[in-house]
Amino acid sequence: MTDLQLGPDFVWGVATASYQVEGAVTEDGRGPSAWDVFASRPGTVRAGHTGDVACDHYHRYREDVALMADLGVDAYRFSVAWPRVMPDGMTVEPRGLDFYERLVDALLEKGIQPSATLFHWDTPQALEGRGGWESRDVADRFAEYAGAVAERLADRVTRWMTLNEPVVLTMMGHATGRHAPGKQLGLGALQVALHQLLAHGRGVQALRAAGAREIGIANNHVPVWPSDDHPESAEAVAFFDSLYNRLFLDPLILGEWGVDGFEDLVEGVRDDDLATIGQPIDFLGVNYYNPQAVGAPGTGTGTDPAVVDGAMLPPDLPFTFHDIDSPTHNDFGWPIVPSGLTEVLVGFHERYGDRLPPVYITENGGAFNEEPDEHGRVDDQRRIAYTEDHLRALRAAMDVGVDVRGYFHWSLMDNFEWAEGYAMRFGLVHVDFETLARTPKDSFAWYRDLIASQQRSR
Ligand code: IFM
Repeated sequence: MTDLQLGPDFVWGVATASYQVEGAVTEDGRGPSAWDVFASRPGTVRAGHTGDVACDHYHRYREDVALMADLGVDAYRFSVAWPRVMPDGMTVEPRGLDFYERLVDALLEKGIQPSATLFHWDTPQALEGRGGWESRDVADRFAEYAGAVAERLADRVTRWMTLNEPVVLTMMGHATGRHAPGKQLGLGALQVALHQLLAHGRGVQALRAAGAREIGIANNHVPVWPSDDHPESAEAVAFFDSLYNRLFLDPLILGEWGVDGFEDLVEGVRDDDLATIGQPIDFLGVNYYNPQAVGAPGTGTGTDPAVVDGAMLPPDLPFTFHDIDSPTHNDFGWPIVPSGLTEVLVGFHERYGDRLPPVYITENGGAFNEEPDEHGRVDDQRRIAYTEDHLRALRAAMDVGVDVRGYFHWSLMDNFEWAEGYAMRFGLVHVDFETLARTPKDSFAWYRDLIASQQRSR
């Protein structure tokens, strides 16, 4: 890696999310989230796992911050649990804010920049009961929540992200029902997209009003490839690309709806919605895992490729998914295609030009399920190769002019991988989910050495 240089100011980080690591789901007044309720329903999560304990980061955050200090990261991307801060979706629970204040202060003591995501899918169940993301009211509730968190922490949090992967909450949470809250609305899920866009815009306003400095959003992006050269497949690609990549970017960056006919597909769009949504942002967070091949309806699988055991897509969608022919896959079955990261970033650079904000890679990583050997060593060469190859792909995008400011590896540690429970391990640190013992993997040492070598040029 000695030839790879991403620059002296490049920010090196790791990422996690509240429901995936914290546990302590009933402590200090936390209310239930949509994920607590969903995971408690039989058949929703592999092996009946839940986030009740997860990595117990709520209690062990000091140990985890010490691990990050050993790793030498510049920044930690965590998420704030909305139901900890507003258990009923409306009233502030100060003990919830106290936890994030302790975490932020522990990070600052070690010189690590706190990078907070306000919403990583754990909607307060109280709001879910009032229509959740299908109700426009959620945007105002989110703005109040964003303001409450920022009033406490804006002076110490370096960068903020309003939402994590709104496209996944839309598609897996509300179109296919594979994630909480388990709704199967098909294209009706676009209503949820409108309300997340509004929540983002209103959230940015609330953050700024409370003095937050660097503000952005993190979304999941894929290069979309045609399964074959039929014109119908090209149409399917254009539609899926708009749904996956443009739905949450065009309104923010161009001030236009990203999906053709959006105003007819959703209810209640108001004249000033695009202005609310298009608040200036300071950076764009890109989460990249793999490309997606799609074809015309009826040509491929009706299976959602984001899960190994196959949630069915609603039949009304104007595309089907196809497998990518890749020599390597991770243990989730996702194809490993580093050049897809270059393609996504260069594609945005071409589409949005000077209006594209500076980019952070806010997630990138893979499920590689290596376990400790008899000496306790976790030899995860596949994660090292994956990360190195993706960093080279990132460098290639920077070389053609994309302004990328940092990289957050997903994840600091193995954690609750949503519908897959604890079966998929994305961490640089192995977690034994019986004892909660943390064991840095070989990839941890590799990433530490890489970061140190990059920081020497400062
Ligand atoms: O674990 C998730 C994370 O919560 C959101 N982005 C993708 C990761 C891997 O599936």
